[in-house]
Amino acid sequence: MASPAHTPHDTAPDLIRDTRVRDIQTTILDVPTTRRHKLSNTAVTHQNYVHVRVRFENGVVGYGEAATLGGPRWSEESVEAIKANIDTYLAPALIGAPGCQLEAANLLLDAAAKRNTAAKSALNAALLDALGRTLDLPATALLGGAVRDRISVIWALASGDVIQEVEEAKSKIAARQFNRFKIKLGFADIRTDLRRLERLRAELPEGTEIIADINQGWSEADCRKWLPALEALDLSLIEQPLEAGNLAGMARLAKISRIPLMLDEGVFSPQDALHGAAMGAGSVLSLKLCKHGSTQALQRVAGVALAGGQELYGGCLLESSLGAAAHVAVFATLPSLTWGCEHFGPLILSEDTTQDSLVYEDFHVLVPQGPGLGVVPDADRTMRFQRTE
Ligand code: MUC
Ligand code: MG
Repeated sequence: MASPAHTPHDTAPDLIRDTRVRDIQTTILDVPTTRRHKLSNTAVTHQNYVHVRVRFENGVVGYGEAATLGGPRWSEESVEAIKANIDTYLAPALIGAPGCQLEAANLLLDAAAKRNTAAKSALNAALLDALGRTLDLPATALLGGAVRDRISVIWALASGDVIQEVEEAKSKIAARQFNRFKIKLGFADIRTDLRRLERLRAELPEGTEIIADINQGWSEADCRKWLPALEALDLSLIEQPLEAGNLAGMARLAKISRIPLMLDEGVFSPQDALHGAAMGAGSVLSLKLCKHGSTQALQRVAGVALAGGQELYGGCLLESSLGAAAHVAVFATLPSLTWGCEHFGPLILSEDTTQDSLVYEDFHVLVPQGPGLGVVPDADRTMRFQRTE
């Protein structure tokens, strides 16, 4: 842990001078997962990350992570593109800028590149980490302050092998780590998906919460036909069944579904959130730094959704403890987080990328309390997992 670089009589101009960005480094990491993780349009056995290291003029360093899922499949950003766009466009825009001015840094990044939200969010997290370490404050304190110190957490079952999934779920419940489950659907035909869900419902303890994430894999007609079957299985939430751009279709389904619908890939920007809420295209919104571009933008998107009457869900992209810590910090500051979060990523990796992993206790993930993001990349694992060609 870096010692605080400031004494109480320090002035803002000192902070501006000390936190100017001196250099930025990016590294691609490929980390094996403990099992194959399947989604409607891809399957991964490795998680690919870009780790960003920002160094301030005061010598303090901070780290951030951008996660992807199956290359440019979940969204348009791949680790190769993220690294190239940071190295070529985004990092040069930040060199010399005061890291203590997070929102001004976001404006510089937006002027340097359109969208590229995962890349920008990794830089924003690294600045936040370095600023927290400079001031000896946790990231939550720089984001308005925490209103919770732990968050109810969800595990995703996604091998597609129902016997393995039942065992996996039971072991998570027995370890008192997870008792709420998200099931990835859409990679098999619908009848097979439903048989898998029926088996899970039958084998898991009565009342176990089951959420289905279809990752844009069904059509509106599919949903109309099969919604009654999902209702009979007592699912608590259906996530992004339709193509991301089809807010109108989501709104039509939301009118007839007794299960709440959640928007994920359909909402990146505050404007998307406004349209989604105004159209009634789902009563729940999944929040992710890779979609919104910064911790500040995530808070803005959350504000729009809450104003539109939606409930909030803390989403993930299978981040390691580094990326998960940034999410957990900003989630801890939201006035309400009805659905908790799904930051199980650190536990699906064969090894985490950080020295100390996030802590899971009594079906909650604890919000790190240390300075900055409260976790630090592990040098040996970074070396082993870093892509060299
Ligand atoms: C997604 O679409 O929500 C999060 C958990 C998981 O299994 O996949 C990701 C992405
Ligand atoms: Mg999703």
